[in-house]
Amino acid sequence: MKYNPQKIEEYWQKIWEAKKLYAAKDFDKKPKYYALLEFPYPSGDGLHVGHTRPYVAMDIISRKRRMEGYNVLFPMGWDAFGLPTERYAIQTGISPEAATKKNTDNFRRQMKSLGLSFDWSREINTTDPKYYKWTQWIFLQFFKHGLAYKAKTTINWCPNCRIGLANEEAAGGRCDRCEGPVEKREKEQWMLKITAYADKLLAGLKDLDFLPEIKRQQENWIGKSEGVIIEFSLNAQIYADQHQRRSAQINNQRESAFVVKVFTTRVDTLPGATYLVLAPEHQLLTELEPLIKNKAYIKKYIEHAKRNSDQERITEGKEKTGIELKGIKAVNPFTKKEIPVWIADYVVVSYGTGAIMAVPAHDERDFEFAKKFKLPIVPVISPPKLFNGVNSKIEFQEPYLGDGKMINIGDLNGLDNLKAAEKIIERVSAKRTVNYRLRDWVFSRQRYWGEPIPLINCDKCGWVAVPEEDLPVILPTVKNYKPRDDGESPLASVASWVNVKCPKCKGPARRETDVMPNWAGSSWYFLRYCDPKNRKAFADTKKLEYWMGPVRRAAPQGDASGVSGGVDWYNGGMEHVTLHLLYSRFWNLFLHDIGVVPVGEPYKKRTAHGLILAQGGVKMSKSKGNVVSPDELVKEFGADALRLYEMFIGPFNQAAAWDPRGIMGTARFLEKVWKLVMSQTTSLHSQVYKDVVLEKLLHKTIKKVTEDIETMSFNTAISAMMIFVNSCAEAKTVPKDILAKFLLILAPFAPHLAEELRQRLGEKTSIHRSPWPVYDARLLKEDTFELVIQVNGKLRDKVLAARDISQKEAEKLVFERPKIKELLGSKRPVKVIFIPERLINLVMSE
Ligand code: ANZ
Ligand code: ZN
Repeated sequence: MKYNPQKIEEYWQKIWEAKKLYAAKDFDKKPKYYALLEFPYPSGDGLHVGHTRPYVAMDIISRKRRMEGYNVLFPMGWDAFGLPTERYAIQTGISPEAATKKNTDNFRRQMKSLGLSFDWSREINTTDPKYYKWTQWIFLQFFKHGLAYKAKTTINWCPNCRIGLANEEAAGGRCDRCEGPVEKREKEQWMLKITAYADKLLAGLKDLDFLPEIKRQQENWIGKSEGVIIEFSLNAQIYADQHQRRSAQINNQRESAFVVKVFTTRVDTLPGATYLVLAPEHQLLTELEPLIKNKAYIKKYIEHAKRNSDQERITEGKEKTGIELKGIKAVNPFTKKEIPVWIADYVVVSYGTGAIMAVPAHDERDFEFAKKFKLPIVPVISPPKLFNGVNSKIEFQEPYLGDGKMINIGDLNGLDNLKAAEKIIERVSAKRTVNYRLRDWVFSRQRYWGEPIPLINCDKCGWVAVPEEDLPVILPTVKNYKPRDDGESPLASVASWVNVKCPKCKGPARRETDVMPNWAGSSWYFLRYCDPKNRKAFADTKKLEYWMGPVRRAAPQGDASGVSGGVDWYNGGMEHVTLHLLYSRFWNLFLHDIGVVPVGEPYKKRTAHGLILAQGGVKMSKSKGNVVSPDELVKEFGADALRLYEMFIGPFNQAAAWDPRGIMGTARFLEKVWKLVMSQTTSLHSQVYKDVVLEKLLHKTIKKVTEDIETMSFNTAISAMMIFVNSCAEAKTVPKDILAKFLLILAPFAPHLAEELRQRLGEKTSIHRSPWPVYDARLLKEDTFELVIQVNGKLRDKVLAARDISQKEAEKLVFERPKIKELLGSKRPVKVIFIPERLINLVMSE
């Protein structure tokens, strides 16, 4: 009988679905296991083999967990709000709902064809009003707790997409959708106060089982730094006196009133601060303007700086630019020396105080700047090795960034810099402070295809929440999906929708016409899977406790993290570790704080997959025409062969280039498995015959596959299974129980084939509900070892020997070795030292 994967696969997929084999059961007695994948944006192009790689990986893990006796929640859904669908609607007039329906149908069909074991009864869609009702409800909780506020901010504005972008969507000054240049624009926006959670988001990371790289990226994004604020007073008198254009009155005022605050993490270097730098957008500049001598140049420079994004400006290695504020000096509060004041675009206005003290001797960027503009470089910390207590005149070829002894600063000379820092803080009355890179989250979009923000603006009452019983605020149907030319959402044109009564005073009021960003729905979707159909709450408390709460039994794979709640394993892309991962942690921490979810941290473990590249190692993209769809491959080779190749292509956490011939190899392997089992089912004596060699290899393979799945080393697990199958193929007969056990470990990888063959071996129960095999550690012990042969303690030879070899047998073996015969000639050792399982040493006379 021939292996016909398509027939087998269709057959089993139907049976599994009918039997609800993969349904997660609320409140089941078994320990729960929550395995999560980032739910996709259902694009019109369908899935390609890059998307499906992590799906297969988490499917393997989920299947193994079920076999290990867990009640597994492995859900799927659609993150369906977003720009591509809206653009499609603008171009074609087809409503976003209709396009979404078509796309999700296609995605679901593709996923089902791969035999992924999702619990489809829990499918969710962020654009479903029954879902976004709760996204709006959560937003209102933020609003009621003062964490959603409206503020005029300079936003990144993409003139091409006509959309305001969050900082993270405008990295490098380019729109991450159309790649066009981004401008700055003032706009009233709803903001979510994620900065209030900066410390919690940092502290929470500590105990989580996230890849180190993921933790590092989250930490950098939050960017906590502890430092001090130092005040420098400005002195503009000299210029004013010289030109006598200013009245004495102004001089007196200004002299004491102007103070520049700087934020520094290196207060110990203050004595070496030889100039100040203000960001070109620094507020003080307008006030200082009358005192600046080179106004025209300064204005030009400010214009120039505005054109570059913050990211571009602070990129290391970028050529430094800047200009001195002529006529203004500052006083270093430690040395009391007068120092120049500059503006330069390597200082950004949005960080710290928007001004720095420059210490070229100990900071790379300041050093580069000082060299270029010939500003003084005064070292004040010496590397401990160079410090001789007397000579403090050290020449610096490059800035010294390390710790050391203070120099060039009078009475503190010779002190460790960290100790000196304390004294300096006292002397100049610097204030300790903590700074974050993290900014509040711009939560408004002037678009159509998003969740309406459930707020109403009343002239009398201000911003009023839509009453909870009136949720969801349903997105109205519109004729035109395009943002208006004034930059407002197309919703602003739907008068019948916009004009409402104020929920408080019943007077005339207007709805907010901004919608939420496409990060909203994905910030809490993992909670909805716990209870996807609930109409009374975003999820039932008891169900949340069951799926997200502490596990009742410790996981056998040893959960040493000490974190007991949350999604047990979350896999996603590296591109989402700063935004989605941070946002959703923020939402969950907040919901925990207001008492509606049982754990603070939503994800216990987070891993990441490597990308699949097209043939030749380039990115898969529609425009390049190199996208590989799973559909044709499933048709030609079967889902199991594709699943196996997706896992065999290379280490899971690394990128891998698609090789069209690769799938033929895994298809051949499955064919081999088929033939092997089918031929054995017809030979009767295979049931009694015991093959020790194969049995040992089987247990070695079980061990390897068991462990490799846990570390996502799927490719090496598959290699081990291939070696095993080759050995079986060489043997004339293979005992049935050996084959049956092997099928168990193959099952998560090739679920259809394993199920079919198991039934053919006479089993009635589904392989996917059978216990995961345990390997016998005793069988893994090798029975031979490498006996080291020494003569007078020197290594002379090695030989493979039985583990239980006696000294007598070992001597016999050794004296027959040609090398040893030649060495000893007719002589015999005076003594023989034998260490079992290790070595034999022949001690000769002389
Ligand atoms: C003097 C100094 C001396 C500094 C030295 C560093 C080394 P993190 O750790 O990232 O917080 N800085 C402060 N505000 C800035 C701004 N708005 N734009 C650009 N740079 C700014 O970095 C803090 C350091 O970054 C601060 O400490 C300041 O330079 C600079 F040997 O002050 B330092
Ligand atoms: Zn009102």
